[in-house]
Amino acid sequence: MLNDLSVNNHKIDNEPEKALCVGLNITSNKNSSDVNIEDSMAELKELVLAAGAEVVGEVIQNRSYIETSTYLGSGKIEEIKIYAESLDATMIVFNDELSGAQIRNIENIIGKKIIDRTILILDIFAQRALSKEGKLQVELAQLKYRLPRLYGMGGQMSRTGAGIGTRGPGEQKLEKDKRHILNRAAVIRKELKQVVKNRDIQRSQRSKNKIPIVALVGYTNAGKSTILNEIIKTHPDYEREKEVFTKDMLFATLDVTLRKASLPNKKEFLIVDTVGFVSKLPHDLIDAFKATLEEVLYADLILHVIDSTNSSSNIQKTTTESVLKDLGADDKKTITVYNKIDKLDLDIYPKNHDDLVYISAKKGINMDKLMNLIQNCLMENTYKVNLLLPFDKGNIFNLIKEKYHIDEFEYTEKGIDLVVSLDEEDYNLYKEYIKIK
Ligand SMILES: Nc1nc2c(ncn2[C@@H]2O[C@H](COP(=O)(O)OP(=O)(O)OP(=O)(O)O)[C@@H](O)[C@H]2O)c(=O)[nH]1
Ligand SMILES: [Mg+2]
Repeated sequence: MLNDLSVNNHKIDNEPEKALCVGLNITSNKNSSDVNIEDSMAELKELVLAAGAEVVGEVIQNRSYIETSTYLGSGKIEEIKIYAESLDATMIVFNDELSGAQIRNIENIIGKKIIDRTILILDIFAQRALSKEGKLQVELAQLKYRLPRLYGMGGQMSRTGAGIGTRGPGEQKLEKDKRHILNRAAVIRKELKQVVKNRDIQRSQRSKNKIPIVALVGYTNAGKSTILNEIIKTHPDYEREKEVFTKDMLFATLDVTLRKASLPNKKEFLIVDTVGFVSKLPHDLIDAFKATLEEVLYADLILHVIDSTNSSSNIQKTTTESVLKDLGADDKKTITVYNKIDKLDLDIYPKNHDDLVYISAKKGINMDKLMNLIQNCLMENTYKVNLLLPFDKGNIFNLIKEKYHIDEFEYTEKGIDLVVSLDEEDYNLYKEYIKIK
């Protein structure tokens, strides 16, 4: 817990670490899209809790610029030292990513463990990752974070179990550490490549079967997994064991999960749950998780889930959109799903649109509307036809039956009479059999 990358480890077992959260409110060049400091600090505290530590206090400094050497002004750092002592804090958590030199300088003044937002997020991911792929991806991100800080921190990053004030290892040890990190990163990259290859095989199998894919994306805790658990109930093979883990905490889901579901017209599709986003999500982490998040790129439709009760839902929406853009998935067909409307206490729910719906996954409000929207989007490029297949074309009937849900069919004197919605390719292939009335 929070010690994987930490400088000193004063933690007494079983007792949660006590965090003093520190934020910088940059007062110059404010952008309307900037997250306001209160919301950002509230999120930082949630992250601390998610990492398994306790929050004992908060300090915000308003300042027009970042101090290169100590991030905050040195006077403020001195104040924080005294405050941290009085609170008996075991670590100071900064709301931004710090450089190695900044961490070292601040630690030298305060004499306590310094954690930045990136280490914190990486630590949560490290604790939560279950799959081999997830674990490798987090480790790669951790190594990438650590490498440029090895020298900047005077070796403290590579020190194991050393106390405050102990000098770091010599250059030779650092060189060894650096080589070790680079070697390990190379091994992980190779292993991840293999995982990606396996996934490509599965993916090409799926696209051969033309099962449409719907991906759930959005800010962490928006309710993606809860929606998946509701949607999979539509499938005849649904079992409780197929449900995924949901919890009121940040980053409950780290692994991509694919499950079968059925549209109202009974056609099968796959629904994908993905890792949630958070503002200032470390770039190394996005990079490391790109392979996992690539599932989103192969989706036919994205459900962008937003917690409608969150005071910074707009900022959360923009954050998700910018990560999607980063991934190259910003031009995908998308339905915006405002979730948790049961908590809004409204008499009349806002009007739904073609690409926007207000739901409560937990209370089952408007789930039917969501399913209809998904169906409309997935069936947009399909053609509902009435075919009459001569009896010697039974093989075509079998092909269609395998791939589509057949709305109606009947054996007649002239052949098999059926109604089905075909995609464009099959429509062109079989249009000669369209029944002429
Ligand atoms: N009141 C209310 N709570 C909801 C609703 N949907 C989900 N929740 C709760 O919100 C919390 C987070 O839900 P999850 O489904 O785990 O959220 P997620 O988007 O998968 O989160 P991550 O996996 O962390 O990215 C859980 O405590 C859910 O029970 C809803 O419609 N109404
Ligand atoms: Mg989840």
